Amino acid sequence: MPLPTFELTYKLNEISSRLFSISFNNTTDIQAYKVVCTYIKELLAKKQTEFYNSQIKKEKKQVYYMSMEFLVGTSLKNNLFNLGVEKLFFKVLSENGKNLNDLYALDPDAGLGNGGLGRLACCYMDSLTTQNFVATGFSIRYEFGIFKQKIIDGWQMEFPDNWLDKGEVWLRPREDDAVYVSFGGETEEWYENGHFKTKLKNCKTVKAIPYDMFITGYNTKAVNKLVLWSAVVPDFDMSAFSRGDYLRSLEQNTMAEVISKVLYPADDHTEGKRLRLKQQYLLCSASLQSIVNFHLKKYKTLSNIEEKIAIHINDTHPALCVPELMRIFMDEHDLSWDEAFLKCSKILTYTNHTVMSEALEKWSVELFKTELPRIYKITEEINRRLVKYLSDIYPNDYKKIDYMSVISDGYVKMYNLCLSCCHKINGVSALHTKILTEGIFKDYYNIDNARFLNVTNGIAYRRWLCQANPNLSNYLLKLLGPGFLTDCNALSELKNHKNNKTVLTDLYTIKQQNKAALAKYISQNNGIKVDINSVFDVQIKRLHEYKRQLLNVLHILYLYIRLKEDKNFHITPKTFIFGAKASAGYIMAKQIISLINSAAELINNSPVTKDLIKVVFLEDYRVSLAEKIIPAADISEQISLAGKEASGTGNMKLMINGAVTLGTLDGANVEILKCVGKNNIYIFGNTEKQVEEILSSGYNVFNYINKNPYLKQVLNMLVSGELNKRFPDILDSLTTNKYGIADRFLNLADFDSYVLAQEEISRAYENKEKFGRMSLMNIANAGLFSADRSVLEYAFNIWDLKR
Ligand code: 26Q
Repeated sequence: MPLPTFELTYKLNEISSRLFSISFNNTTDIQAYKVVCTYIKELLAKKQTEFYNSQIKKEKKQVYYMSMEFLVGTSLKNNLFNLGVEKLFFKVLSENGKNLNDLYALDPDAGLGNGGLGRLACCYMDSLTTQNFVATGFSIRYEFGIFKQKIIDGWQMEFPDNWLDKGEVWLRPREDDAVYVSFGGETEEWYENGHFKTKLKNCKTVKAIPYDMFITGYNTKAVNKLVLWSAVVPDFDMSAFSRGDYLRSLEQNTMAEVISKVLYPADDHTEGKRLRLKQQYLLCSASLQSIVNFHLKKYKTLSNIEEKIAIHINDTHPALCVPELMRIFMDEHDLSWDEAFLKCSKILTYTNHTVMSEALEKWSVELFKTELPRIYKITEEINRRLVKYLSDIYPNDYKKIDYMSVISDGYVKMYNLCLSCCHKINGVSALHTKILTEGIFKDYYNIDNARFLNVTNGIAYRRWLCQANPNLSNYLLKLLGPGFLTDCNALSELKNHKNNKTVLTDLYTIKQQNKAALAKYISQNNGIKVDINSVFDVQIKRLHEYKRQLLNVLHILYLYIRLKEDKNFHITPKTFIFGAKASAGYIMAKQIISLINSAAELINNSPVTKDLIKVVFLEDYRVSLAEKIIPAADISEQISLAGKEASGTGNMKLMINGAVTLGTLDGANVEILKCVGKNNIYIFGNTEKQVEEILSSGYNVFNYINKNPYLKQVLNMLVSGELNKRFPDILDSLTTNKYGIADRFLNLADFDSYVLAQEEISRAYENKEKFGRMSLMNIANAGLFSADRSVLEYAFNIWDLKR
């Protein structure tokens, strides 16, 4: 783009007068925000068309990334940064009496996701675009994204997130490209000239309208799209109207629109809700129809479709792509079952993001059949053929066949649907993939191991380092040159400076500046004064028992008890920072949030601890808040029970910003350890193998409690009344079988080793030079965790794209 300032001023004035009939310098901030975003959107629309057409003309293979979630965050800064025009905009805006930072503050988070999986999808779209791949994301235009969290009296409350109010400026509707998606009814089947025919009758049909959000890459001509579907009532039902059936046609209206109303705020556990199934089918059906339509328009034949497109299923949430693509090929384009299935299998690929049994998605046959009768029939046939095939391989092993089948026990198992068809299946970290292939998916792996591979997650580091942490990024730019902006591995040159005292001091100064900025935010939002010379110990992620925020709190209570007992007990001053949303219905998770807030209340105000420990729960954790916290972190808490966190990506974001990991050997932590070496990370706790052993030999929490009198006191504090509330349910979850087996995430088994690791990392922090070097080594070794590397692996090993 480099655009002369006068030309940009001219364009902004033109849009200003089109939208508001005033000149740009007379706009309010919100008007100016809309003008600037509209300008960028229109520019990107043009660039996207140019890029797409040029690539499609060359008949390049393209990838479609299907995901129920894209956790976009804000767009304005990211787009200006990627286009290389941030400075230009600062200048032109200030000439018009505006500050770009004020407009950034207006840009809402598009929270169309819950956590890691949704954010990963966006990081990948960014890297795919940066590396000039033709990639299209497909998802739903939820009117309400992930809820806004407020903490009221220590308790999480959820409020609607009306992001479209301002976020709409980023979307381009394409009414003319609407498609229709049908639910319910019955199938009708007949033969015509010897051909099987089927159609749905008495079904309810909704109209799906696509909205484009443009995706920029860094320093490239490429622009891609995220396509978001919105469900509306098909054109007004005139026949119902003329029959006087106004109310029924109105009712249909609200029924249709409710489908794309709100994002399900659950992660890592599934609830078989009818509306969720409808959302999933809306996504799959609308996207696949438009993909196949486009292919036919361009190539006039389906014979080459598997050479021209790859469709990726992001976790099982869009697994209905399997039967829906079969339906389109067979029912709408007359392919035979075998032709259709072979094509589907060549086109579709699947990533698994969890091994937790409660998170493996399944739907009751009853619900599935009622909402999607034709899709159910196809799924049944997929299952029938699968079972036949498996019976040859594992004769008479009914238990295994049942475990591997798509339909059993009254449920449709979506992971087996993906495994039965997709030609590539991947996990998201080395350990996770090992658990898939040796554990839950081993029976499939043993039949055909070539289908399985690992792609360790990666992050859009230009967002998470360069944009979120300009202090550090600009410093690295001066020290190392611009190589790292396009090649994350170039950060390794920082290692040459690991013994350079000036560099270590500079990095320390930058961290302190970032901590001061966060301290200011904390003071404004929580009214808590934190000391920037204390260690900023950060745990930011969805609240889940397996992630063990509880272990973190138990340790904080332990410090409180030790200090109360002995004023001279040595501790390194620490600020424990939490950010976490709990699923609205996940009561234990909400109680843990409440516990964190009670601990904060007690400890921040107790004369014994208040100058040594602060506990801060930052409400409404989201992408834009993560961007404030991460640059200021000294310690990255990655303390999930080994074997449970598929990968984690926050661990990577914190690492590249110089935080030192305090973690278990779980997910990508294992690979972080490999990259930084054991001297630059603090690992504790039972390994995945040990966890299996402990659990299978009968885990008895009292073996741990009885050995450690402090632990006993900590547990007692949960109910003693010393905190401003009592937490009997949390205590029960740790010590009784009331909520499944006692302490099923082994908080207590890992407690001693966690306390020791905390002591060690604190001691290290007291040696500024030592800790500074560890921090430097974390930045320098983060290259592997760039999404640029991950998407190249997907492109070449999974989707078979060409550069
Ligand atoms: C399923 C059914 C009904 C309603 C909701 C859901 C649902 C929604 C979101 C289930 C799971 C999720 C999200 C899962 C997720 O974010 N997993 C994380 O993915 C990251 C990216 O691979 C990993 O780094 C994390 O380890 C993993 O927990």
